[in-house]
Order: sequence, then C-alpha cells, then structure tokens
Amino acid sequence: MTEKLIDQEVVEADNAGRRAGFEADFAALAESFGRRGIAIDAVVEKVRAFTVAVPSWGVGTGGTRFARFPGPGEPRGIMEKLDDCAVIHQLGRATPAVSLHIPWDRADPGALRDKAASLGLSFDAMNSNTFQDHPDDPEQPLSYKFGSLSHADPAVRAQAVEHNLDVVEFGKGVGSTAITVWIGDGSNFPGQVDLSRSFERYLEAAKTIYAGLPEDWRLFTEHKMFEPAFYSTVVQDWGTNLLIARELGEKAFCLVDLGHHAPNVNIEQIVSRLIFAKKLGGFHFNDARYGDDDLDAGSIDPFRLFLVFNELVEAGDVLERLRPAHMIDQSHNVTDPIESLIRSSGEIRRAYAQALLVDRAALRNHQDENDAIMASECLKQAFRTDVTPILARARLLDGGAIDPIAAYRASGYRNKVAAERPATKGSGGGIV
Ligand code: PSV
Ligand code: MN
Repeated sequence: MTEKLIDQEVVEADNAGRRAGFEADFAALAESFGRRGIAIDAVVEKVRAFTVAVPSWGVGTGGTRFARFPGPGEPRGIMEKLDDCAVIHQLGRATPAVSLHIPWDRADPGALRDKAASLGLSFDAMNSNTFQDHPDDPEQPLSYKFGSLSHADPAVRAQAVEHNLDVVEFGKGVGSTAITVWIGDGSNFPGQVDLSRSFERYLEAAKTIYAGLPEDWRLFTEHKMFEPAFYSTVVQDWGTNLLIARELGEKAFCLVDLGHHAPNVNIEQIVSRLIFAKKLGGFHFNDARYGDDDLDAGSIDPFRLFLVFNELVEAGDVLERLRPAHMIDQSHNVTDPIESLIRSSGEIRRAYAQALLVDRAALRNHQDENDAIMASECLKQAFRTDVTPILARARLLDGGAIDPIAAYRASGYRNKVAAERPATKGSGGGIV
C-alpha cells in the first residue's frame, strides 16, 4: 500500500471544482483530433506511459555562486527528499523514479529502498560526484581541485575511480542499473593542462570504471562545454562524448544535459546523431537562456524541447531499443522546488505529446518535395496544439490532479513540512 503524503481527498476536492471545465476542453480537443484523424485516447495512453526521473538534489533550494536563499521546509536529508519526490509523483503521476547523487544522498541502501517502495518510488541512474572535495569522507582524502578522472596525479585518479565503483555498488543496493558520470575536469588557462594527455588519462580511468560495471548496467557520460573550468573541459561536447562511449564499449552511452551546450546550438540535431550512432543514453532535462542555467524545462524555449522530442518520436523502434533515460536536472533558486518539478515534468510530457501529433507521412512528403514552408508548418501545427487536456486526462486516469500545482497549494504541504523541518544550515540540494 503506497503511503500518500497529501490527503487524496484534497486532490479529489480540487479535481471536483475543475472537472466540468476539463471535460469540456477534452471533448473539444477530441473533436478537433477527430477531424485531423488522430485518436486522442492513443495519445493519452502514450503520455501515461512516459515518465521522467526527478533529481534528489532538485527538491532542495538551489543557489548560485553568489548566494543561496533557502525556502521554508527544505528537506534535511535524503529521506525527506524522497517524501517531497513522492508528493510530486502523487499529484503529477509522471515521476515515479528518483536519481540519487552520492555522497550527497548517502544512507543505508536497504533503508532507502524500503522508504522508496513505501512511497511508490524507485531509483533511476546514480550520479557520482568527483567535482567537489569531500572532507568528511575518509575514502576521498585527496582534493579534486585540479581534476579527478583526468588528474595528473595517479593517486587522485585512483580515488575518483574507486568512488565511481563505490557508487555502482551503492546503486546495486537500491535497484539502480545505471551510473551517470559527469566530471568538472578541465582548465582555466591555455597551457594549464595538456589537452591530449588529460583526455588519455580520463579514458584510462573511465575504462577501469567500465570494467567494474555489472552485466545489466549502463554507463552514461555527460558532456558539458564549460564550468567550473572556463578555458577547456575534458568532456566538452557530444563529439568527445561519442568518442568515449565508443572507446568504452556497448554498455556506454552519451547523456545529453540540455543546458550543457553553447547558446543556439542545435541540440535536436545532436540527439539525432546520437540516435544514429545508437549511443543516446539519456537526458538531463532543463532549460537555459545563457549557459547552464538549470531553469525549469520548457520555461524558456518550449519549441526546442518539442524539437528534441520530435527526434525521439521520429526514431520509433530504434528508440525502443535504446531506452534512453529521462531525468530532470534543475536548480530551483526562486521557486518552490516541488512546484518547479511538477511543472517541468508536465512540460516534458507536453513536448512529447505535441511530438506525437506530427503528421509524419505528410512531413516526409513535404521534405521530399522540398516544400520548406509546408514542412515547417507541419511541425508548427503539432507544436501549436494545446495538449493540456491530454496531460490532465493522463494524470486523472492514474489518480493524480487535473491541476497539480493548484492541488499542491490547496494541500498546505509546504507549511506542514516547514513546521516539521526546522531550517538547518546547508539543508538544501546541490548548488551546481
Ligand atoms: C553539472 O552541471 C550537472 O549537470 C551534472 O549532471 C551534475 O551531476 C549535476 O549538474 C548536479 O550538480
Ligand atoms: Mn546534468
């Protein structure tokens, strides 16, 4: 029996007030879909089946290198973070899994597994952390100031490899089957590191991690153009990432964090290339305006999110074999993280639903006829469709809320936990 942290009656009461409006909107959309020859229920079913994992660190208030402004009732540890994740899933019904970050979320794996099961949650990919020092961790006494897996000192590299293997071991205990490796390694000045030698050192270390991977596990490597290193990054882009995945072997895949590219980079084309190479491992969804802004998915450029999903839907069967992991990676600096994550998971599903509406036969035809306007319109027609009633119906069918943020506000959950969780210094999530 799944524990519900928000009284389901509150959800039902909020739904009751919205039901008539929702029914009317859904019927109108079904009617217009009928004219377009689209079976709305089939779209609803696909949306229901689409889930995205929540990052444990996302439920704490984030921050910048200038400041962090903690919100009320922040989770003080991983167990409370799981409670907040459960609330997100109870209302939104799109986020049944949590992605853990070690050592931030270190706890007894058995206890974590039991807690998650009681809340109806499971665990997605594990994340290792060798981009910070861990003075309290006796297993990691050496500093990562000048890198980790690519460090000039073999002892630091060995420590970072050990940490990753330890995270895999931990992940086995919680039922995860993947590890995402993102390193902050790089340089701030030309000449600071040898670009070739540091990459060779990274590869050698990554191969040792790969060798320790259980049979049914996948290794995701995550590229990022800059930050914290500002001149060069060892795993800087999808080209290097693909090189790594190919060097490592069949269990290695590339993870695309949408925020890790230069402004205006065509991310959907990167996705397409990684699908072609059969090396697309998964996503960290978020949105960005300037750099790795970690803003809510779909909040800045929903069309780009749609175009990414357009590639995923276009890939069809190939994607079913690749099974890319869907995860969110955001930092909520000025919003209630629960609200941001509910909204983001909804926006990700929205982009997916819109991509399902693209008339693929017509699009192909327009492309083959070099009809640029009609091809573009074909995508725009799908993107312009307001699929809100489809998202609401998918949630409703799974016991969620028609308007999950409204139901969350009506529940008073934030005030309740604010009273139960006195603020502690640093009780939020990561700030990267
Ligand atoms: C780095 O910017 C990143 O995207 C990596 O995924 C980290 O694990 C995550 O953010 C959290 O800091
Ligand atoms: Mn990320």
